[in-house]
Amino acid sequence: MRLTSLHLREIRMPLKEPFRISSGVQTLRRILLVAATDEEGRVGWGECTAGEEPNYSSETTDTAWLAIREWVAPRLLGREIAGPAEVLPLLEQNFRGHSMAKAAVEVAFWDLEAQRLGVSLARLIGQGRGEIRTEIEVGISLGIQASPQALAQKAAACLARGYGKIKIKIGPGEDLEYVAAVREALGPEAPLMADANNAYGRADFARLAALDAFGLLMIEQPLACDDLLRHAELQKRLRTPICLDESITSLDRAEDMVTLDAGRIVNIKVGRVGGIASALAIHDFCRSRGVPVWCGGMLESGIGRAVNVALAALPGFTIPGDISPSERYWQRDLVAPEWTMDARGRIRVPLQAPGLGLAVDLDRIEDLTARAERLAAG
Ligand code: OSB
Ligand code: MG
Repeated sequence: MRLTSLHLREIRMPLKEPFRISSGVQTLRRILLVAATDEEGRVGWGECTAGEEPNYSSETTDTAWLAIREWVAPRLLGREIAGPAEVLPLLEQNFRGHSMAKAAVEVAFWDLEAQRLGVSLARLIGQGRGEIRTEIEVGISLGIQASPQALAQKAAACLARGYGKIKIKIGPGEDLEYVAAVREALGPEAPLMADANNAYGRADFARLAALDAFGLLMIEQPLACDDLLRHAELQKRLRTPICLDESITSLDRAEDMVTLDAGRIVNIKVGRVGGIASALAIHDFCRSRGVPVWCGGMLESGIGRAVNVALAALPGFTIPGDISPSERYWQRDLVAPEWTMDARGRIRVPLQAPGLGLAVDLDRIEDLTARAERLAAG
């Protein structure tokens, strides 16, 4: 396959409500979308999962735009590429970091390949990996709220709505009381977990160990993203499994996690690991080692969500992902049909239509576009 152009767009989508985590708050999403055209005229889509600020990782919408224009596009445009699995190796040559920028374009290659073969993305990535799910169980990730009571109320409503996992965000000073209130409201058996987004350090080990009392499914990323050693120390002191998110930037880091016992569950995000090929490698490794994985979210539009749904259909994804329906985030999404969840907390995996399995609403995208740039071969 050969790309003739990459069309970058920044779209602005206000979230229905602000999403606050320990490291920052998001209210208006500035999403970088990539439309890649191949020499047969097909268009493949990719969504960059970088945020507006460098608080989750060092990347942002603006750094990703720069990286794609300056370093990703020149390596790929006009070049004959055997398949989507060849993309990341090309992008890794003398080009460090910028995983979300790389992934946004890599994903578009997978969409193009699926269209070319006339198969859904879920079937394409599921090939050789056993039975794929026709529907996925999903969970919700709830931002930090004004009070433990407000959060508990929201969490209970989500459980009643059918969500198969409730994740709450925590941070120093907004932790034990919040977890206690939600556990009380949901009952002892409800699937509940907490995500700290790097907020704690070694001085907090006793406080984190106190979370063991609440029967959480896991504690996500309690410590710094580059600190596997202290995660291993902490895991020794916890009954609750640690799940790593920010730390897992590649297959190597997933292997390190297992070697060091720095965590026992992996949150896989396509953007953070540099694309679908890398996500698949992590999935396969974890599956071979009996390590459960689940699909994380980055407040994606319907386009990025399609990739998450396809990924979560793979057999190793045994825990509900952070994949809510469109209406949870947006007044109106930019895909048709929008993503919907049934009363049992399931989202159907599109398996018939080729590629992402939905129509991208170009008029809607046009309305939301704040800037655009076309990069062409030659
Ligand atoms: O840590 O998983 C996270 C959103 C933005 C940045 C980091 C995270 C999240 C979420 C949102 O938890 C999950 C979703 O997309 O619904
Ligand atoms: Mg997380």
